[in-house]
Amino acid sequence: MAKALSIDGKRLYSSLAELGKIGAYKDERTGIAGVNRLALTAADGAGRRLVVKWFRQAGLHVTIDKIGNVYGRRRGLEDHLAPVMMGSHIDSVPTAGRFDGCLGVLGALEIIRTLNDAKATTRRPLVIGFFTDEEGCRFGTDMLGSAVATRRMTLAAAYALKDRDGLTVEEELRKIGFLGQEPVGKIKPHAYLECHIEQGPILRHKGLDCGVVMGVQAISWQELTITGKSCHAGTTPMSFRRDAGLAAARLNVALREMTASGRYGREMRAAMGAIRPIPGMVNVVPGRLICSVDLRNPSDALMKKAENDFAKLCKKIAKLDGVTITSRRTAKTPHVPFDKSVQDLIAVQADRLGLSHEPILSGAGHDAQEWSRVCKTAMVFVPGEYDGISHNPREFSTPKQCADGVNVLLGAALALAEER
Ligand code: HGY
Ligand code: MN
Ligand code: MN
Repeated sequence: MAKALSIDGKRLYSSLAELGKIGAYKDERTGIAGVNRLALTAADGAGRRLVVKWFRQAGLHVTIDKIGNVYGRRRGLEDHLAPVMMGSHIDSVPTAGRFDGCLGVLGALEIIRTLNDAKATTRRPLVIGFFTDEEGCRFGTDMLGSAVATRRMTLAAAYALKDRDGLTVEEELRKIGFLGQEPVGKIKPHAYLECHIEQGPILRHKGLDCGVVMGVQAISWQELTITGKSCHAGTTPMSFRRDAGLAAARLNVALREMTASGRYGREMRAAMGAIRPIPGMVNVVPGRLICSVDLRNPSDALMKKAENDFAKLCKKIAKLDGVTITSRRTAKTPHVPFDKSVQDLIAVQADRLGLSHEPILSGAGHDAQEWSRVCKTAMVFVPGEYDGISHNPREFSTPKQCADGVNVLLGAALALAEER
């Protein structure tokens, strides 16, 4: 059946555009329309309601679990069998484009729409879904909904997570009307597939149509609280200062030196994305500063080494600048290898469609890394223009790039759905 079917690329692209209008804003510097649908905000709620409406219009049976994950189920001929699941996320970073996560959710929806148009049936049921707070930038830990659904994190721990204003996940889920009733962890898929933009330059630079994702690199997030002494920026002699901002700056430079050193492998990546001096005023030396540290490494052993060495650096710089530095672990996932048989299936589908492809390791975290603990899982990547820029309003993949990726997903999903 896979041979005959192909998705309606125009319908997919207009759904992406439609969803991209929710939480849209004009980037004041470039004038480009970006998307801000931070997890569990009103915009996220509006985006969720639109996609639930589309799920229902496609005849799916919609359920919402207690962490706000949304599932749409399409019956199979042997409906008792475990479903093939496809999905991703529709929450975004505050300066997003309209493809990150949404391509995986609306691509899965387009597959359902295509099957409906063709009055096609599958042996196994299909489930498509979107998962709560994949980005993690509001409540501090990534892949939240998938991590709870696959039991890496307890519901209680997730509910208690707070944003910068002290609002909890539980309160915010209730506020947007997505504090579901379904117990978490009920769905045990036969397999999980996710289509996602690469969010980097590799596929485009190589002129490839898609990527067969081998897995996801290790991710380590921590939040540092640096405490020095707040004082007047004009009257306080430099030798009297215990400047939290200076310590943060030294740590940021040290991170760059670590990645350049090669001691942690050529692929180690680090970022201090969130830096919040308190009180953050021009004439006050910051006595306190909260900053994030995001480390990535394909090797768990080298990640461990980097974390240990960074902790030693914190001690050294704390002494040098007369500040204290405490660290709070906010996210930590190992390198996750995807299932080889599902990767091979994706490659076969790309070949069938005459699409060029190569294996690729994901630099970004994805919901698939969580589902790979409960069922055989892999992903298909779609190239991005402008060096694959992402987490930025300039994020862009062409209609053909998106349609090609989702047609590969279609073929792989149908093959898995016919498995006994
Ligand atoms: O941070 C990540 O890797 C993903 O975009 N959430
Ligand atoms: Mn994503
Ligand atoms: Mn993202």
